[in-house]
Amino acid sequence: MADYTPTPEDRFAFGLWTIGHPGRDPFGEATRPPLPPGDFVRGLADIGAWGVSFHDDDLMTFGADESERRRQLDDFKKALAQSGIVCSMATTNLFWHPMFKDGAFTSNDRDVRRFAIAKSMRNLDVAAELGAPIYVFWGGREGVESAASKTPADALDRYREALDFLASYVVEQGYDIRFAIEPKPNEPRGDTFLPTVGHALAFIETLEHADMVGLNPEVAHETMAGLSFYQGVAQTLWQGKLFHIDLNDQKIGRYDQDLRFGSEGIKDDFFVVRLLENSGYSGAKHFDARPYRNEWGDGIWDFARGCMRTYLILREKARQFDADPRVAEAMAAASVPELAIPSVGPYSRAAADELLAEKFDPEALASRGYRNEQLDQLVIDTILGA
Ligand code: GLT
Ligand code: MN
Ligand code: MN
Repeated sequence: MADYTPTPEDRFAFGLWTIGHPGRDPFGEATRPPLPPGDFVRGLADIGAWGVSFHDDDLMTFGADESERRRQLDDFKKALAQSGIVCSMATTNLFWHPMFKDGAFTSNDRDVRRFAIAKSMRNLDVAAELGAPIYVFWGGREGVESAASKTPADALDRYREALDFLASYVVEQGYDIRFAIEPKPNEPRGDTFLPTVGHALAFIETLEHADMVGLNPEVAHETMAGLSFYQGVAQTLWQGKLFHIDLNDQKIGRYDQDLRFGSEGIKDDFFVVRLLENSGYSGAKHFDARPYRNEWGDGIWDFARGCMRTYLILREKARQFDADPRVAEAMAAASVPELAIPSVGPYSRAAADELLAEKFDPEALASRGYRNEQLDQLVIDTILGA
């Protein structure tokens, strides 16, 4: 049996705002001291993680002058070099400062929009300097409470304008960076623009540099919307758009819980891990989660180790599932392999005539079962280790 010890080859990454989250919530103050970025990456190396991600403001104090920003950045670079942790993703904080209360790229105030784009450009420079290959756009406050307050088409035009501008900046600078949009249905806004994986995938197709923009789907966000994260990730992969992934966990229908990966929706998580492992996805497995607010000291590292451990257990379960001859048999009984066979092939007059001439027996087609109960029980048996 594997010992579930992560290694850098597993490409596990954590954001600076995750393990070190001080536990502040809308009802209470911080319950823990902040974890300085240097200590954070040293801790990551100790537990076998590979990468770190950051918001500009996690690393460099908002509003600090150039020399202070440079000092903070250089300290971080030193810690990265010493620990061997790579910078796997960067993003902009466009939600914390009060100026962003009406949105950033979609604020009704044009100066706020211009500031948000400039803030992103400055942090793209930092991302390039740190070698981050992915830049995430989570539209934190891009949304509304009152539907009357923004014309959705105008907001989407401004969102697209910002991403087109920033993508062109990356191209002009020659940075090796791709963008990943992170959908979320609500919170902190009542309704967020680009609320789900599906909305974001459709939006990307309208962008000037569509090929350099993909998705960063998050377990909690699709689950909040009552959607299957697994199905969303599967379609994202199918469209060649899985550039990054935020793994955590969530109970359906609640506020964004950002729970330890694998702590709630274990069955969907099993299929997500199996999908990632079988698809050849080679990006970061990024945990965007936080320890329970009542953790302290070593407890926050228990949380981080738990995220990776559960992933590795599920990876082992997925391999076991795929190697089980009973599963292959049950899949055959469910006609799973048959779905991979084209139904009619490409259109031709001959194929159309052949199809129209075919005799079908509706009674016979209806008189079968798909044996999904036995197949799904094997999923449960595997997960539970029966
Ligand atoms: C914030 C949010 C996350 C995003 C981060 C990137 S910040 O914590 O809840 O889902 O991934 O901006
Ligand atoms: Mn979240
Ligand atoms: Mn996230």
